[in-house]
Amino acid sequence: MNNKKPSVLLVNPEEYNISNMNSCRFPVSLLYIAGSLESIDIEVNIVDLKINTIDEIVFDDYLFVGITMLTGKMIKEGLNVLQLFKDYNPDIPTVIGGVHPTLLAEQSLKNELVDFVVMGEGEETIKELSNALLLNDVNLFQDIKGLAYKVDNKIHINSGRVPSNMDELPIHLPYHLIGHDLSQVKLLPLHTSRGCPFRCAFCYNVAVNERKYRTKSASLVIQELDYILKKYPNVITIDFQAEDEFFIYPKRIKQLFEAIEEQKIKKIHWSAFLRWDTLSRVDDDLLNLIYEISFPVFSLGSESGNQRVLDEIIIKDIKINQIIEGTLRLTEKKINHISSFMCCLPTESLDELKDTLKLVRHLYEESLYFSINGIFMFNPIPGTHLFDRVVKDFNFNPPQNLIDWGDYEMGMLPIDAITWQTKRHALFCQDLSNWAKLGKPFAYFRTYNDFINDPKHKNTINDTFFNFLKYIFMSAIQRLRYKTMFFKYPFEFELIRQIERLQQPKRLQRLINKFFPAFKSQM
Ligand code: B12
Ligand code: SF4
Repeated sequence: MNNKKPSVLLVNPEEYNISNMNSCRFPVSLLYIAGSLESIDIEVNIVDLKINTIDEIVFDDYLFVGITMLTGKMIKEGLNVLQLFKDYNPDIPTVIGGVHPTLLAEQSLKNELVDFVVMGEGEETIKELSNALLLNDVNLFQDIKGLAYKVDNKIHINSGRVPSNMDELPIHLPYHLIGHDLSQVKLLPLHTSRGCPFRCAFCYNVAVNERKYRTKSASLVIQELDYILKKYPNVITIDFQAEDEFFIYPKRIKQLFEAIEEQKIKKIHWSAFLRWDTLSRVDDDLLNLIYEISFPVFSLGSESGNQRVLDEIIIKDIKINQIIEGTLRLTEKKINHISSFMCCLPTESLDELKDTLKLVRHLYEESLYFSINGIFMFNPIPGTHLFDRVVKDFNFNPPQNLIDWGDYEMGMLPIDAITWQTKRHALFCQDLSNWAKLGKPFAYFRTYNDFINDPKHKNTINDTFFNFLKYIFMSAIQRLRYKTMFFKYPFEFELIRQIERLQQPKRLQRLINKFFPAFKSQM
């Protein structure tokens, strides 16, 4: 009798781009799936292509191979992995899940490498699918909610599954399955809510979560936090950004922080998403408490500095003055906050875009605690209101199959594909968003000082040196560009890219070690 446990392989096909594992984000989706599979005694192997290479994949006759996919490059890399497995043994079932296959299950199944799609939350669906595969009974597939599948090349799409009760999800995620040295890891994710009740026209939420917001109760979040900090004592940062909106119920957050204070849990750095209008429902006492007992960074979507764009195009349901008042309030409370903006939206005019730049400039002038993380090119995503609009009103021609979605580079569509704007506007936006990607406008020495004084960066003195040079150079150019509103010819990016290319093979590093021995690398 063969007593070997059944085993599966889960792959996160994000591109390898991590130079410092402490800033690396764990694939939360696969951790939940892994926890669920382990609870039914299935052995789980995870390959995270952010930190592993494709050569590290062990080929075996797994019960199935599962891949998580967002729209874009992850699909391409994911399909490469599935091809390798089909070449190794075409009988190993393949399962894909995540936002993209959820939205386009039928189209995804048309790809010959895909046998199953898990639509929406996967914890229960994957357990039922595993049992059906273990029993080798295809008749069981039809009763599995949230599953789409192929039998004899015929596609079946089952009905969806009721979203999980967050308090019933495991609170001890199997972080050890990801190939990090966990004794060294300083940042871990903690996932406390799913979904969002709002309706932004570019966001997946309306289609995938049907505007339903579910939360883990504060007491369970505290248990999970306590577990993480005791088990991994080096962790100093908790990432709440694997969820859409952390603050929707301020009462829950208040209970959480009161418990952190009461239990004297160590002062952590943390970041989370928050809406400007929700901020106005968060009272001063809570903000004061948060500031006193932790190091928060709030991430807020502003999207545009023009009210028509916010109301009519993005349907953001916020007011420009909420953004301005919010920044003033967070500044008074000394809370660092980062905001993201968008450009190249359908019907957006150049003047409306300039309102965005003026707002960014204004907020920087008003606050040392405000920064932006980008002015991102709008990119239509299936299942969203704006996607349907650009297809219907602007003849946008989206990819028609899974392979082509893998070439759909988010934020980097070729100009000819942008049918909802003039070429001139699209080119201007490309320059603008490239420019806004690197560095932070008005990044003064304060940012640099924060950076080197942060214990996380103490051991990477050479990186610090490069960042220092980068900040000085970029901030000078950025100040000038904002002042003159001239964003064309972004030569500074090419220059930074060239420097980073030199840095990559450690050539420049060697030079620095030679001429500036005081900065000698500790790595
Ligand atoms: C954290 C995050 C990131 C992180 C990590 C991404 C990652 N691989 O998880 C970073 C910063 C790298 C990132 C980058 C990007 N992101 Co992002 N990100 C998120 C965010 C906020 C949380 C993801 C998460 O951990 N969720 C929690 C887990 C539990 O949920 P889940 O991932 O959906 O997984 C469940 C199910 O989908 C399913 N499932 C998922 N995978 C699998 C696999 C198998 C085998 C099975 C069985 C089931 C299954 O089961 C899971 C458990 O129930 C989401 C929004 C959100 N709330 O999901 C946006 C989101 C996923 N990101 C999005 C986008 C657009 C991007 C970028 C393209 C942004 C950009 N312009 O660069 C990049 C692309 C990244 C890439 N490599 O291709 C979109 C995706 C839209 C789409 N159609 O794919 C989202 C939905 C945000 C939005 N509002 O639109 N992102
Ligand atoms: S507030 Fe954020 S998560 Fe909610 S719908 Fe808008 S973009 Fe999506």
